Amino acid sequence: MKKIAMTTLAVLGLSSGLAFAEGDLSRANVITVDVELGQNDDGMYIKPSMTEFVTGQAYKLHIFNTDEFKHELALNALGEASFTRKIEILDENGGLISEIKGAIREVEVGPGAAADWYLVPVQTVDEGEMSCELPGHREAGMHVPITVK
Ligand SMILES: [Cu+2]
Repeated sequence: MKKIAMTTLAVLGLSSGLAFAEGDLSRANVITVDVELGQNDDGMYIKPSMTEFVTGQAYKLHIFNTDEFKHELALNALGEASFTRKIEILDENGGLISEIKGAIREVEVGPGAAADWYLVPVQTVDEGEMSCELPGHREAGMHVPITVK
């Protein structure tokens, strides 16, 4: 997976003709997507500010939990089809607590906390889904369809 991702990024970098961050597309023109995890009278929810992603585009998923309970963000097929550059764990002022690198599929975020997930989708996904896989949360509404074009 990592080899495929790096090869894809290298090919995209060569064919673009644009000089972004010395050819590293995972750092170029990053689009921020807010992903709220929470709960209201209708149940639990995941609200991403965008649900259509494109391959080769760098994204920062700003995941924030407005609930009094912990939740998680599972990317499922999108996670399998993406190169994750890093995840930053932030304090209440947005300051860096920890930076995590490597293949990641799910991130759990505590009550009132936030994390930034930096990734680049490298394969298309027709019927993907963001979800929370904590027991009962998916059934309570925590899933939303996404696609990667
Ligand atoms: Cu949840």
